[in-house]
Amino acid sequence: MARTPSPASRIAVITGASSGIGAATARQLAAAGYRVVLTARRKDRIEALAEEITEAGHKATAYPLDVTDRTAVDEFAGAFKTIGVLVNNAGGALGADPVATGDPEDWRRMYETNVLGTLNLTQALLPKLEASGDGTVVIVSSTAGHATYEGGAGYVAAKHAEHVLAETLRLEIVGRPVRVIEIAPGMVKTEEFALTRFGGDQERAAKVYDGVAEPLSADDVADTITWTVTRPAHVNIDLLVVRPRAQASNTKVHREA
Ligand code: 8X3
Repeated sequence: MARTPSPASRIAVITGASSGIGAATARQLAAAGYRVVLTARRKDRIEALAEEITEAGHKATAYPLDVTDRTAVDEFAGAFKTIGVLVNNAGGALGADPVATGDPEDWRRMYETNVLGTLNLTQALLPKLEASGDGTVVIVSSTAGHATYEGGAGYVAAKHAEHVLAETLRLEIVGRPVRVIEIAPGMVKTEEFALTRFGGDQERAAKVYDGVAEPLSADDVADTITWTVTRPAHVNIDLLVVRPRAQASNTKVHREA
């Protein structure tokens, strides 16, 4: 049974809301009754999305933010008394090189955006989530947070760290009115994920989804996020792993000729 968010828990902050899973989640949580606060570095994109959501009759505001900038994150947090939901979605992959030749700079940036970005927002907003009396932290990790694959180590390591952050936080705050939910998607076809990973190389990015009949869409993942968030407050979906039917593991994917 879905529930209507209580007045104190109506604000949902979504990071990485400028495209893909973040944008889809913003649309769906807004439609579910939350006042969504869209954050991302790209101001024009989140402003356009906030306008679209508002025109659809829901509530949305845009707040340009770099999740790796702790001073800016603290300033952002200061704008709220209470927050109902934080969706830590910002992040992504850079490169797919073997450990032997991977670029340490890519590894550092992936750790900063995926892990420290999530840490920054979660630390800064935890008191506000608690103050709502019914807060939810969502961490969008990945199936890469649960098993490795060749060429994935930098991203896999960062996603494992996000998984550990979720697990540890849940242990540490038990008894307080905040749920910690991890969503671990497998192959999701979005406009930017693979393109960013391969530095804008369209051909290489397209190969990721080659022959896969139906990779997950950003909406499929947003749907799982919205479902977990709208469960009754005492129901904590610890971990939800979601893959397309054509993907049995990170390395076992059915591709049609
Ligand atoms: C995305 C899944 O397989 O590209 O988080 O690492 S994968």
